This record gives sequence, structure tokens and C-alpha cells, in this order.
Amino acid sequence: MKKILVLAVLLPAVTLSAQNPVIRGQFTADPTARVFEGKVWLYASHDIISPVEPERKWFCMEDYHAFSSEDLVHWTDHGVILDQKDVPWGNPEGYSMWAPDCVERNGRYYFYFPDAPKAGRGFAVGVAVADRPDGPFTPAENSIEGVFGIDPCVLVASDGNAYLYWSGMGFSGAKLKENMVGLDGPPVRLDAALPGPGLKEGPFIFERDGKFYLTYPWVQDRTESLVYAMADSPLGPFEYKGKIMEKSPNECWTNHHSFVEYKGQWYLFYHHNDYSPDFDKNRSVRIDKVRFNPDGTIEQVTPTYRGVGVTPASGPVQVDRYSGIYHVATYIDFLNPSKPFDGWYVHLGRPGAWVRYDEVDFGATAPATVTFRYRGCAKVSVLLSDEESLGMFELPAAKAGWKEVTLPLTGTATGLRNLKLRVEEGAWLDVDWVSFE
Ligand code: FUB
Repeated sequence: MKKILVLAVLLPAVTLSAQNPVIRGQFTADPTARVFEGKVWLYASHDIISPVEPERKWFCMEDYHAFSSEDLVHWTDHGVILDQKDVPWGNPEGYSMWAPDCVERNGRYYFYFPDAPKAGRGFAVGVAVADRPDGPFTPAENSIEGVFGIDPCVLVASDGNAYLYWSGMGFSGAKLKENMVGLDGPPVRLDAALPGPGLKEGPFIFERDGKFYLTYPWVQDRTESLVYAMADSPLGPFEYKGKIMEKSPNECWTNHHSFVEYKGQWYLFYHHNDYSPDFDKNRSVRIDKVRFNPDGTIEQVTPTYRGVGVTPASGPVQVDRYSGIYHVATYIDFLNPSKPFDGWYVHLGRPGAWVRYDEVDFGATAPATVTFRYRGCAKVSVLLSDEESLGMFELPAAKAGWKEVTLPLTGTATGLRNLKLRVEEGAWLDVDWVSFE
């Protein structure tokens, strides 16, 4: 435990700011989002390239970080909350710290995680306890008796009980004892009435308006979509309802998710290999909004780059994380393919090509200037949606590399607006970001 304490003291909290994916500078997967102390806390797997077998193209995780945010845009990394070397029952070189969860009960925080045991094969599930959501977490001496599998999820239900769910040859669930560590009865199989062989991992259970939702990844052609079933009680029986999110077109094998309600809005946290398009075991957490139909069923969620949250106009407004884009002669690409965490730019390849970025906050006082980070040669309009113009700008030619230029606005904008850049004349324009002062 000493190491965890030292890390917690020495590591400065790092503030990160992004759209989708929400965490930069490291890979994050299997997100569970919870609301503690008025903030959203994100507990995720931490994908790395194996330090011992870099050629082995498989999942590799040695620790967990916790992240928190008050606006879902700016995230604080609280550093390592648990390392594989500190789990008494775990293999210190197992690199198998897969999808976790964390819940609060009676003022204590219980962090559930799978790990490879010291002896034997496969996975067991353990719990580590803390007095604060960012730890330090103290792992129990032994893994949870009777639980073999991955992807633990815990529901503290409105009936006053806590339930543990996990995946291992199907989905199981059991009531937890008051101590939140032992099972209070034999596990129940949850998937008996659910459709066939695509169900493998990642169950996330939540309660809303007296209904219980069993949401989970569903494998088709080696790629996971997200689907769900509903029940009237925490351990089912669950009835299949349908799809939450389609599988990704670029064949990132896994998706893994959680639901959380924050300030009256429901969100889906999930992952995608945005920063690692050629290796789908290095993933990154994304967030999009979720809506429910009046009968409690879930509206299907379309994954976005824009994600959630409001972006200040003082920026940078990274328009490559767009809300909408013209369908011809446009694309996004990495600024530096050897440093993916530097992010992307958007290419607008002909007059008429545009990109739209929603929910930019111009504040109470209209800005006087716009700054572009761009390359290319074009005349470009800055618009508020389709209607109002903030100006049309002849950008000085920048064909050799990225350039920043600040120009006076001719229109005014205050409050929350949707921003659109449209090429009016010229061959092409690449935009990294814009900002307003
Ligand atoms: O991150 C490792 C595994 O990939 C998780 O446990 C699964 O849910 C899948 O996302």
C-alpha cells in the first residue's frame, strides 16, 4: 500500500480538456461513471502497450486511474488509485486489470476490479476500499469468494440492497452482504432468456423509475454493439429490448459502457480506439447524451466526435471534433501520426465545404477577433449556424506548415451558439482550431 499512498501525495492532479475522446495523453477504456460529491467520477481500464511483451497484440493493463469533472469537458486525473503490485491475491505481473466499477455506501468507496490471481488461471474479482473517491484504495486480502470472471458492476438499489454483477460464461448477479465484500446468497444467472451467443462481457446494470436495465456489449462479426434488457427487479428476469449503439464501422472489437445521470441529463460513457486506429486494444473513453422514451425504453445513441459539454469561445475550439460536416472533400486526420494524442485537424477540400461545431459559449460580451490555426489558402466564412455571419476572411496563404492569424470580426455573438466554418473561395483549408477574444 505504501506505493499507492506515495503516488497520491506526489502526483499533481492534471487537468485535461477535450471533446471525444475525453481523456488525452493516455489510453482509457471500459468506463464506469458515477456521481460522488456533486462531481462525475470516471473509473476506467488503463490500456498500455505491454512492457514485457510489446509484440503481443492483446489487452494489457497494470493499474487504474480515477478522473473527475464538474462539466464533463475538463477532467482532472487523480493519478494511480490501484496498481497490480498492490493486490495481495493478484499476479503482480498479470497485466489483467480489466473493467472496474466503484460505488459509495455509508460514506465509504468500494472499488471492484477483475485481476489474474496469483495461483490458477482466468480471472477473479476483488474489492478495494477508500474513504474518498480518489483513494487511496486498500485492496482486501482475498478476492471475492465464489466470483470468477470479469467486468464487475455494482448496483446500490432502491430496495436498500447492493448487488454485484459480473461476466463469466454468461452473466451472473448476487446480493452483496452489508460489508460489500461477500455474496449474500448464491449467484443467479441473468442471461437465461436473452438472445444467444453474442453476449460475452461488460454487463452494466442501473435503475431508473423503478425499472432495472441490464445493458451489455453484443458481439457480431467480431465487433461489439451495445444492447439492453429490462426487468422489474434487480436480479431479473430480464427481457431483451434492443440496441443502444451500433457497432463501430472501423471494427474496433470491443465497446464497453456505463450510464449515469448528472444534473438532470443521462449520459452514455463508452470507448473507441480513436487514438489507436491500427490497434484496437488501446482505447479511449467517449461520452454522448442518452434519452429515454416515455415507456422507459432507450433511444438509440449515435456516436459523435463532438461529445458533450459546452466549449468556451476563447477556445481553442477544436472543430475537427465536429457536430456536422459537408459530405464531399472533407476528412479529419492526425496532426502528427506519430503522436496521436496531439489530436486532429479537419480538411475542407473545396468551396462550399463546411464544418459545424455546436454549443460554443461566447459569453456576455461579444468577442472582437477570431484566431485561426490553419494551413492552406482560402477565403472562409465564420457563421453562427447558417444564418448570421461573424465575417468572411481571406486567410494569408500557408502551404508549408501551420500558421496562426488573428483577424477582426465584423459580426457579433454572445451566449451559446453553434459555430460553422465554410470555405467560400480557394483550393483547400485545413483547420486545427479557432478561438475568439
Ligand atoms: O478491457 C478488457 C476487456 O475488453 C473488458 O473487460 C471487456 O469488457 C472489453 O472491453
